[in-house]
Amino acid sequence: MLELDDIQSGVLRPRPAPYVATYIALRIDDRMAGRELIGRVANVVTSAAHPESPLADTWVSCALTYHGLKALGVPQLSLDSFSWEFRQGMAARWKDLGDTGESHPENWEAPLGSNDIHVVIVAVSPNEVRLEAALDRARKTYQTMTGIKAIWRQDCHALPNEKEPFGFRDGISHPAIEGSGIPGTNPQEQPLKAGEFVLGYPDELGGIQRTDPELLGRNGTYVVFRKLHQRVAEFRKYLKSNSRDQNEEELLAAKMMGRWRSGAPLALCPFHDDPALGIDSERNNDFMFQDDPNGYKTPGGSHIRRTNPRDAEIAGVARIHRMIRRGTAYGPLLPEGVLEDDGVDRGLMFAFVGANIGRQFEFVQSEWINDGVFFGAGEDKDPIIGSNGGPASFTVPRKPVRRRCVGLPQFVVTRGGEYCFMPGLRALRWLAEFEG
Ligand code: N7H
Repeated sequence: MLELDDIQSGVLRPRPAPYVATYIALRIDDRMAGRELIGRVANVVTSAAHPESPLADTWVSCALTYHGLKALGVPQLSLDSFSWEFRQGMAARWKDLGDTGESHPENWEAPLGSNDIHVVIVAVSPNEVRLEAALDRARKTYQTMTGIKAIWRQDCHALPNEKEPFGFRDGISHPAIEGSGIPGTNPQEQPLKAGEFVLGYPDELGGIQRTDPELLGRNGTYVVFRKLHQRVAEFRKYLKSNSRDQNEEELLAAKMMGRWRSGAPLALCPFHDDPALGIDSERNNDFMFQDDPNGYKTPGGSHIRRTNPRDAEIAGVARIHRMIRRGTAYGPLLPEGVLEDDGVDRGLMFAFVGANIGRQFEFVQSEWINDGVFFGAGEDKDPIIGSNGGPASFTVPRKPVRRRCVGLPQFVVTRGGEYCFMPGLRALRWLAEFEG
């Protein structure tokens, strides 16, 4: 059984709708102050079993980086029991993640990518007024504590109709997890072993991830957050200049994503959009790809087929690379119809949740998003989020002749991010109190 009362609610529970969220990164300059901070935060983090928050309608999650655990004085032996990728940190992994050119850590927003990010707190609320009130109270705590400094903040918000800045409905497909009690969204997908998402339980390969001491890792999970800038005007311009009319633009966008902007999957409505299907959570993720081996409906290179090939024929096994995603938009929407960049930063705060950064997040990013070999498309990359590093191409399988789209610019640029560990509630209290 999953110990839901020890797992942070942000790991498993979906967020309220609508909602606003904020990420706050803190640096610990004094070990004892750091422990006190973690103790205070532990008192307001809710568990997956009892999501009612002591802060009424604001929910708080707390994660630490490798340097954060170190700043709290966690012994090296314990630090070494965490995953290798986590210990390296995201910036050091730039080559494998395809963070080159503008996305290179040298160009990241400070202090992202530095060793100063120690604790990341995420607060979620139904609206800005309530979030600000909760943050005001939190500020009163950490601003009076010497030895703790808030060094970065990112505000995010759910966009109308759960859309993201390119205009697609997001947050549709989630895996089911054994023992969580939270149903998956694809009735055709068997629930995944809990160890794929939470440390201390068997995973799909029969292994159990443990840390030293075991209590520190148990019921915790890795969280990867990435601030991804979206070039919305560039995306719109590409669609327009490669289509004869509005219908063709929408079809091209859908072929790149694997879903119409409404969320309706090409697998179920390949020729025209079906907005009612897009919002129907009973049906909008109820499909596989086996009936479409050539990608005539959903191209093998589309974003959703790359990031979750389901039962399609690929090199490897899709189930061991699944992830929980928590994406939230930041920045204002580019007004409808505008094709010129207004210089405003907008995009997605992408968050991955899973027990295995290497096998899940990094694998998907490097092998499926930034390469095409796994399904026979050579060096092609994800047409929407691939780190193209130069004009790229994308194939739309079609009869009698496939359509080859060339000259795709890079639509998404990495602004920074970090690898974190989100401990269980007992582990948070242990971090606040351990001797050493
Ligand atoms: Fe993606 N988008 O809004 O355009 N993504 N994603 N993603 N993504 C998905 O199915 C998007 C990113 C996955 O099970 C949808 O919920 C954008 C990264 C996975 O069918 C949309 C960015 C990674 C899925 C987007 C971005 C992934 C998925 C369809 C960056 C992994 C589920 C809605 C700016 C490393 C696939 C849905 C499945 C779906 C968008 C990033 C992974 C609309 C804009 C970095 C696993």
